[in-house]
Amino acid sequence: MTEQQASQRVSELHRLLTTYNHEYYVMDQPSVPDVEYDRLMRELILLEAEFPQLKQADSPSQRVGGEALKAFTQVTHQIPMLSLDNVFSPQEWQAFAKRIEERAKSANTIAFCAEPKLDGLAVSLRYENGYLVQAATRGDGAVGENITENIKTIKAIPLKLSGEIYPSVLEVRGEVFMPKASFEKLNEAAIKKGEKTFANPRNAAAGSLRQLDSKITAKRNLSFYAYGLGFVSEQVQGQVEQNWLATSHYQRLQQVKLLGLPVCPEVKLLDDADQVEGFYQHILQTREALDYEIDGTVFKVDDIRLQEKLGFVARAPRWATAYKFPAQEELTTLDDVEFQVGRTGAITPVARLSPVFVGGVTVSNATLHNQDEIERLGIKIKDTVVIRRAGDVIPQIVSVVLDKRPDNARTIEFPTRCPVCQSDVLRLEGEAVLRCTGGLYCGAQRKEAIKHFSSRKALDIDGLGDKLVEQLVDEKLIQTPADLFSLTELDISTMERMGQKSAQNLVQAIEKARHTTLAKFIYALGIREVGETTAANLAQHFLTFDAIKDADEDALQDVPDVGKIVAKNIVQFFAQAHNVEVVEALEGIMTWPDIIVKTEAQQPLKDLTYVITGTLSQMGRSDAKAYLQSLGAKVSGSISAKTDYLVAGEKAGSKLTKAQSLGVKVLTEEDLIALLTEHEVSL
Ligand code: 9MJ
Repeated sequence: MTEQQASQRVSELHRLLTTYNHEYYVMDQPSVPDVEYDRLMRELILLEAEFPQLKQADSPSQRVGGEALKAFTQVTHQIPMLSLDNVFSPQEWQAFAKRIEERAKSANTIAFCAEPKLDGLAVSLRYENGYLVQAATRGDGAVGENITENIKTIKAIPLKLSGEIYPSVLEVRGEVFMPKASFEKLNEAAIKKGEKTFANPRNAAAGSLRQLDSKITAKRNLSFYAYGLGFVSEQVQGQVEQNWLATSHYQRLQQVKLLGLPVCPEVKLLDDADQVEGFYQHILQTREALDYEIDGTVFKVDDIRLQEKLGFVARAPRWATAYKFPAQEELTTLDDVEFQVGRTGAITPVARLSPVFVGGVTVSNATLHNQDEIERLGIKIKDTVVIRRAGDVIPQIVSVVLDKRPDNARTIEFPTRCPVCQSDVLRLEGEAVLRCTGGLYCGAQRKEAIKHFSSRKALDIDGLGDKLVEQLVDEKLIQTPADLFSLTELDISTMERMGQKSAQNLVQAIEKARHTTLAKFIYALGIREVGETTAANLAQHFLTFDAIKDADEDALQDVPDVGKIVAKNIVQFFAQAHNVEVVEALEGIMTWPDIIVKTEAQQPLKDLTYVITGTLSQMGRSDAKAYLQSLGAKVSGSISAKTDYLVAGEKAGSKLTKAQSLGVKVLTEEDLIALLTEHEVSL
């Protein structure tokens, strides 16, 4: 490529990248996907490396960061960067508005520019002759740090102003922030790499801007909204009319937007102070849906001449105030940690906190999730913690204030036995949670265990619904599945909405359930991760219940579909005295026929894979599955090129379409019945 060709292409790439950036960040209307932007950026960087003389002051390639700095230099703000006073209630707002009205000494109503209060970092951007030449933090308001290289990596900030008309020197002020989605991604990545996470998007934005190496900042996906001006020169380039700069704050923000800087789309011009409460409430209600953190609203006198007349006190203007939301983060102490056992046996550490008012409610408990979370936080009992409650989300412990750790702070000890039933607890490989192995026995899991035991795919006890199980357990009529078999009609008829007839029917249904199959019995025990198929495979492989109970992990792993984790679950289950007690009681009550070992000839569908879909009219899908399995077939849940037959009932959907597209043979329900009859399966 000649230099002339390269120069043309560089200009073209500048134009495209700048346009795409503007569409994305200022107009909120991207016209190309991110990959296209990345491709063009790479092309530009390569061209500039080959022809360094073509690198321009406003080249979009600066977005990727440059050489690391040794330290930040200082910048004295030509006009101080003000901060804002706060109000927290309608009364305080009204008092503020009244003071302004009195000072304004005018009968005119006062219009306010209403803005969300972004929770990021205030910066001042200086454009000279349209080019971004300097960017600084607020610092103490008078002197800040020079963060130009970092700011240039923020794609929302133009390196050159758009259009032809702008003051020769223009300082734009606004907030750099990290969108919530980027913050979450950044923290997820940090957790994966075992690195420290940021407590909130504000800290993440601050940490990213404080990097001496702008290449790191470039990877952080920061954004920016402008909300004001600093120094503005009187001289305006390309000026066609006098007084280019508007005298309304709101209009000035529109001018800034036309120059290519993003302005928060929620910004509104309010006619008078009475509309303020409505704006505040509206933003408070919609806050969760915004992709950036805010901690309140800001109201500014719109008329710049009135702003000048009002002036400022100390470091804050008299013409503006923040109207803040109730704090979402507060400090409190962790008084203790207790362990709750959930319905699935998961043991969750729960933080007992000194009550604290945060996010509009008093919080005294918070989940600590699991052991990993406790290690990540590095938290001890008696620590001072930052607690956060955002919207309707459950309160979270965000971080620990290590400076405040007392000498008697205690390490959080995890239980080795279930706090409810004293069974062993187990943390499985690849799982973050501890689980109680009590299963059938554990009080916390009892109701679930009995519901599972009697469910349709297990013992299918008709008339024993979830509500009834709960009542029976609450009334202490049953404690384990074995107790079901000693329930009398009288016991049942004392339950709510249980007539004599339904009690009688239920006793009969329970009696019927005494006779089952080995596979269903194993499934009914509710061993973790032992589903119907695994239960059937275990039965086929071991043939007797005793053999399954006695099998070690290695022997169990010889069974199709049984891996290390499932094998461990099974061994653990039968190692618990409590489970053995219940299982032995059940063995004394229940019966199942011996499994007859099938010869090759009795397994005519061996090596064939079936999938069943849609509604069958003569039998349930799980019956159809069991029939096919009894003939040696494998029944799978999803269609692939390896599927031999799809049995398609009524209203078959995407599986049928997929089977047809893969050329898998399709059977109707009649075909299936014919097949089963041919092989003498009694339906
Ligand atoms: C924030 N943080 O969103 C101001 N701010 O105006 C808005 N901060 C401000 N305005 C003057 N929207 C000083 C600070």
